[in-house]
Amino acid sequence: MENNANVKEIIKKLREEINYHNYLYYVKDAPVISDYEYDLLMQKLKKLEEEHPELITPDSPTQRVGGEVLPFFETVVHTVKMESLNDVFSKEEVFDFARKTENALGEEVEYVTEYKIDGLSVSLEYVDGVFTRGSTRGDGTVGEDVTANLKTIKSIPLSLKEKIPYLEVRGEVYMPKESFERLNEKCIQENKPTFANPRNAAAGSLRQLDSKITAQRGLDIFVFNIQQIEGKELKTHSESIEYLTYLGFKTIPIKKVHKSIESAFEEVLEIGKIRDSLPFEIDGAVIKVNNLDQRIRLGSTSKFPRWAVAYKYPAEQKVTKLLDIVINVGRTGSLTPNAVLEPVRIAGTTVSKATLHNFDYIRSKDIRIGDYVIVEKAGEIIPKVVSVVFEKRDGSERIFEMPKKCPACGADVIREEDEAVFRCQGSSCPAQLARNIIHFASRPAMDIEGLGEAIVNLLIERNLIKSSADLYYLKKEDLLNLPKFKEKAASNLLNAIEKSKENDLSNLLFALGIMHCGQRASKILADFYKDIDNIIKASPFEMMTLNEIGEKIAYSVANYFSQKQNIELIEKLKAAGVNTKSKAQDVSDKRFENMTFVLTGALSNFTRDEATKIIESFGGKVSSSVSKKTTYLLCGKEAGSKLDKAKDLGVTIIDEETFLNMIK
Ligand code: 0OX
Repeated sequence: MENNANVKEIIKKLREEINYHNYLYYVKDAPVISDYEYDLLMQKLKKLEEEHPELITPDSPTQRVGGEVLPFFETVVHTVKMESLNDVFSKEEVFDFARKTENALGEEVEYVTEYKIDGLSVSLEYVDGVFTRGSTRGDGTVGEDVTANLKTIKSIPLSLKEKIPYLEVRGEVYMPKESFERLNEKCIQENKPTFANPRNAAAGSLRQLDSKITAQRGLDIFVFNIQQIEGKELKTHSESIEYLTYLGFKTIPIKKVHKSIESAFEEVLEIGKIRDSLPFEIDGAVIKVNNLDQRIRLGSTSKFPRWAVAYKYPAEQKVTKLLDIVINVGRTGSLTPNAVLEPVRIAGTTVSKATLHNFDYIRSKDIRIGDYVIVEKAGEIIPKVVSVVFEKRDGSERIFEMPKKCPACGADVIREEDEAVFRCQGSSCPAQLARNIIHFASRPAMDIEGLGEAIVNLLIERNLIKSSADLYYLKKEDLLNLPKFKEKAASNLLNAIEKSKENDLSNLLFALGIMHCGQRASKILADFYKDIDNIIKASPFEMMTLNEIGEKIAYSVANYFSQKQNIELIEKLKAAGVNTKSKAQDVSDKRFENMTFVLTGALSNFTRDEATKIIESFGGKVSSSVSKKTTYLLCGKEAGSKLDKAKDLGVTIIDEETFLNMIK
């Protein structure tokens, strides 16, 4: 058995060896030993550290795997602000930047050009050459301590080549395209939502409280700036990048130092040409002043440093044929038109689908099926159809119309006034089913405890439910066949479903998920109409006479109940024994108590029956003839003898407008 001093020495040597191979593999991309040999070294170190835990240090390569799960991230105040870059979009703006810079300094300026990596900025701090803390940029002044997560990124050195007293560097953590694709494939396999782009994926991965998850995500970093340094003098940016490379960092590549902005911009254009072939996403190129003293003299505005700009490449465009326009029905029932294109290569990928936003967009751009269209794709952004090449029209093109029936379920499609979207009105539309049922079961609706998203999705997948009414027909065997569903969980859920049958009509009405009909409107309608059958029969105008029920709600409710599919749903709910009546005590407004109305002439807003119902609902009576006891004569157009009689008897005569005010 070796003595402790000896072990310490062996551990030190092993760490140096592992760090060196780590560096060759992750920073230089040029390993000299096999993965197997590397694993053997790591195993040896792990074993020694297990036997001598007192010798474990935070910068040991074994400390990169992630450990305990954090309850939250501590905040970090950045003593040197992590500024963001000013974006420019044209050659003119780049040259303008250079002119201003050179005028301000009154001397020649050298520039460097860098990739603008599309990830998230972090700060790494080193004390005496050892990595002590790493944090996100946050708002530039305050970020989050993500040290444990950053340690899992193998290209971040845990100890530096030189033990300089203090160093803070800044870099961009990113997810290489390959890791991004692998991660999204895994998400698809596991039925989880995918990430929209590598930047989101990188941000999501770095903000994990469990660093073991971060460790699996294949993150990487490019270091591009010294924020603070003690113990070293540097004159230029290119020199500092060289020094950081020497210390062991994976630094942003700098090709050359440019003597003029023309030359720097040429490199920007070159980068633009090869950007798709890079193994990581860039969202532009950065031009920076090279001399550090000049940077200090230039300083910053309140928002950005004056010594750098980020050039954003224009989105790539191609012409292709619009083969068809297909409709996608979203989870909220919205119908969106999508373009089916003749496949075309844009920005490194083959594009065969593109967004057309909405119907108004198609009309305003006069986009027709069969047109040649300009399609645009900017980096990770979803491709879009920008415009039509009108010269290529030959008359065979077809004007697109939105379908009147939902392509997923056949229910009516409605477009509301002032709304861009077309919406399917079907309560059992398969495209909306999961969302509708989750809402149906939610606490303010039918309050079915235990019926969460995962179970709803399973029930739909297994064809056990096609509408919310089907919940009431579920059998215990159905549930016991679901994965991980035991006897107790099954009876609890069935009990919760059974209990929900007793809910008030207001809960049921809200649970139906009728557009614009929220909890409050559901309660008002339920309290007034008492029975769902009365609501089904009610006209929108009648509903609008109720306080707080406006045009939008009234038409939406009436529309909902005009769909066959929705009436069938109600019938099925009733048949299952679900309560469809209001339990509210009659505390309604009795403003017409002890009053008698007589109606005459033609009313323009109501039928006589509707007006009668309203008067009665406020506690009043309606009589067919005028007498001394008549309180009001409600007088419509072309009134007859009743009007004369009322005048004779001194009965108060009101017109329809006055009546409308009285019932509001
Ligand atoms: C990048 C990137 C970001 C340094 C101080 C202000 C701008 N995303 O690749 N930022 C900077 O520079 C910072 N350089 C970059 N290359």
